[in-house]
Amino acid sequence: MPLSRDDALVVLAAGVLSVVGNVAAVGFATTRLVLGRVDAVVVNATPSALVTFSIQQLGSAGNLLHLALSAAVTVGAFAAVALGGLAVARRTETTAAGVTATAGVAALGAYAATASPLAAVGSGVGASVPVAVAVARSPGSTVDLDRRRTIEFVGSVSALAAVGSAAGVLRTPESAADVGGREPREMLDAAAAASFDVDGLGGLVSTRRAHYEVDINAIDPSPSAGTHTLTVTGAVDAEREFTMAQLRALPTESRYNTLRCVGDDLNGEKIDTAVWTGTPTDVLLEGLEPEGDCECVMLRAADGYHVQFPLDALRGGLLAYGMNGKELPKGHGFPVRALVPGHWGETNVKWLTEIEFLDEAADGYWEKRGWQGTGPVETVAKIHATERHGDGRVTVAGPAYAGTRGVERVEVSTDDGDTWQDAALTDPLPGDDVWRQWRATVELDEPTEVVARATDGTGRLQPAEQSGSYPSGASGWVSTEVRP
Ligand SMILES: Nc1nc2c(c(=O)[nH]1)N[C@H]1C(S)=C(S)[C@@H](COP(=O)(O)O)O[C@H]1N2
Ligand SMILES: [Mo]
Repeated sequence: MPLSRDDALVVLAAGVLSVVGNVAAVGFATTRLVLGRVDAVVVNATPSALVTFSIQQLGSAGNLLHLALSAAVTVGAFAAVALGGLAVARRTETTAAGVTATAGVAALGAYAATASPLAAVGSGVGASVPVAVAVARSPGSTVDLDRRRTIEFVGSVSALAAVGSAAGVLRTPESAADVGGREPREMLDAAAAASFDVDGLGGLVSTRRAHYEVDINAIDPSPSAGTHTLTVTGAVDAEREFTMAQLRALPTESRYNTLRCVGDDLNGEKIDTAVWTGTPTDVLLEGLEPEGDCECVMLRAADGYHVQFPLDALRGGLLAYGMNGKELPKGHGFPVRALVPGHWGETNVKWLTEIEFLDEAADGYWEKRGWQGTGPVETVAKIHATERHGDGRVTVAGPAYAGTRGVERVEVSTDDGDTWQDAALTDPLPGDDVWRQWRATVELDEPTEVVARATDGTGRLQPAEQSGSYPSGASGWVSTEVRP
């Protein structure tokens, strides 16, 4: 029997509302969303070449793309359940049987995917409401929507979807609690005071826009701080386990720390700095003897993410639970993330669950997909802001970053590198892994390529040649056309 237009409308509504019902019941908690589970499967099943392409070419649009695919699969699956429910209603000529079948199967499926009773209830109710509404007033359990009823139906389904999504958003509030006391607040003030004031340039602690975010999943996991634990396991003389309360009872530090994604374009904006509060990794690892051959660790997270790198890189790191004086936001890894000084963003594992000492080296999530982003960052001076003074003088400015090597000097050229002018640098903020800002005023009488280059704290001038981010991070001198 071909699917009638009315049936299609009803089962589509059932698919959408089951997803919404799931969200309304549990909030945006990946592990308890059927959509989140499907998305994790989609991400893992996507060929690595495609993942790399989408990160490089599409950035966060890539996340939307796989989220859209996951949504289509999830809505489709629940729609299929509702179609079965309609068939039951017809065969038995009882609305109740059709509605119960829809709700029951949808709930069972949701429970199987998430192991969450709340998710099961939300999905079951969401899927069965349109079926109930559509068949209840139709003789012989056929769906028959005339023009007016179609409009009513679509209208009420849309309203329900809006209310349900809003309920889901309200269920997942960001904690606004202060963390770290006065110190981070004073550090934020100090960073603001030290920042250059150039049109379009944010602060030394990023202020122009939100701190960038890179995630393998479109929906963040949301572990509960009450039950989340961080374990130290593997090839080590003693294993350890910390609740979040135990972690917070250990010595605390607040630090400036810059992060840059290995996928960041040469002059891109996947680079930012924040004040992070947490426990030094050295406190957690103190007295532990590695027993493996590689002296390397695998960090693992609640979203299935994992990354492997030398144990030495972790020393001097921070296990952060505060960001800019507040509770670590969900998107940045609540309740705890790693900060690994001077290494590409991908080593800074969010939603951290486990530090595993390895016997021998193994690939992490991105390395399995061809990236080589577990090492120290490249040196870069970006051109992020230009301020015209109206008389041919233009102030160009941006961040300069070289990880733990620090930035010693930035120069700019307006004649293709024949001559160089020293840029001014902000006073270095305290810390081992913090960017600086540079600014220089140049005189231009026509649109001109401005080139910037940095020298790191070891005295090494960065190489001129430009390379893309894949596989081991963008490098080279940034060059961009500036109009007078
Ligand atoms: N658990 C987990 N940790 C993660 C990621 C992730 O997807 N999952 N992304 C990594 C990448 S590639 C980067 S660049 C940084 C980004 O940190 P941010 O989102 O706080 O800026 O987190 C890293 N840690
Ligand atoms: Mo990254």
